Amino acid sequence: MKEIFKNIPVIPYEGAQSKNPLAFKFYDADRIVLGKPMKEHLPFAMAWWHNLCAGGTDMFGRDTADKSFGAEKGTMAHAKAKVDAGFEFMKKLGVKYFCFHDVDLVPEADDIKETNRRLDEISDYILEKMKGTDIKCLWGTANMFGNPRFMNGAGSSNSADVFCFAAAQIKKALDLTVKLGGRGYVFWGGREGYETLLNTDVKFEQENIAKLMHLAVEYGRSIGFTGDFYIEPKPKEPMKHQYDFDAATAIGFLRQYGLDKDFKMNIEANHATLAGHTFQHDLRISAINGMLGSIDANQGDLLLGWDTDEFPFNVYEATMCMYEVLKAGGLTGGFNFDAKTRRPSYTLEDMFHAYILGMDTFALGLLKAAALIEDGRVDQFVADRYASYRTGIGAKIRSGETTLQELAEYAASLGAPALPGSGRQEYLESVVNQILFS
Ligand code: XLS
Ligand code: CA
Ligand code: CA
Repeated sequence: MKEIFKNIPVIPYEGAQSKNPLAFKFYDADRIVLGKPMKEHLPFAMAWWHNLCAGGTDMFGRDTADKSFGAEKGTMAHAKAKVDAGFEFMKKLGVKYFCFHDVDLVPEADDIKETNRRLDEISDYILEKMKGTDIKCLWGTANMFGNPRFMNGAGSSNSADVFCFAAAQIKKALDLTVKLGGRGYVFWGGREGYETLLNTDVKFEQENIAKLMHLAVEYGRSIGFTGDFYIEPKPKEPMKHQYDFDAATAIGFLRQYGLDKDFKMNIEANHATLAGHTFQHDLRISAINGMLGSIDANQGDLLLGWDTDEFPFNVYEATMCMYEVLKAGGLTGGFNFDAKTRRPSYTLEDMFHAYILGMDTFALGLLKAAALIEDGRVDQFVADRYASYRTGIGAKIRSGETTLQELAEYAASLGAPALPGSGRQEYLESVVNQILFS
């Protein structure tokens, strides 16, 4: 097999003092953290679309990066070259998972029968590549937002024919996910939303999305898919308003339509911030509802109002993310780098720098989150903060053994309650800084 990333070695771990740009400074796969090797805490995945397909095109200019990998674009030879490149890339980095959309894998044909034939061919090729490696599929999905037919959504489209095309793509993407042994299947409702309420029946559209999801679950289970389905919330972009606005909204939707047993959340950092939350907020909301499934590990630019899908370098954010993940007992999915190099970072080597950055950032986040938990001051503070509910009237409130009448009498007996205790935010923030920088 021809080497594609020439002059790039297998990336070693060299430690925090290393100045080698092609080495990990913090990601040490076998290092034990809280009883488990880093690689098990951090099942990293390569996003097929950004890494192997995206060339840096934006609204104002064409590709800067050459992702042809020596083959003519738009051909099956190119599709295979991307597989070769992807596997060489993952092996060199020690990335054990990948994620894909159907149309990342092959050029989409005009006729879905031909697209599906190409998908069969490429998935055979991928399976062959997987043999003898420990590389696996984290999740698959169908791109139901790129083709013009999905301009009004997929499940939420006004056209029943389009709904059927979405169903056909999901069916095939589920077949592929099962064939490749995927852990999960993602629904990112790219265009499941609206531009204006003047032309939109919101209730009808949401019911149809739920129907499509039920059909997907039914089919998936019938072909032996035992993994989780994931919703990936996002508030806007490309649609002005998307139905899966944030974790809380998506969880409510799943419960309303009886989908909550089969679905969990795939939380993308950059989407959480677009919804006006922190990344940690959407992770927490998912976790407390038993729905923290998987993570799209990237970051946005808070100065911009759209999805920039940058490689994560913010260690504070990664620490708070890993704190949530550790507290939740881990993920059923993994950490997919739904991230792309910046347009001016166009070389093949930049792809490696990007993953080294992302993996090191999360490794640091893991180490610091573990230290925060072992330190215990933050957790202890939170536990103590609610101490008034452990005895007396507070305990009765928690166990449901009281009435509004009794509480009113209790309040009257107090006259005025004592202030509820300082929130100590500044102290807690300084504890976090102390952990981060010592
Ligand atoms: C786009 C989404 C997309 C999903 C998969 O903003 O993040 O990449 O992860 O369709
Ligand atoms: Ca994104
Ligand atoms: Ca994503």
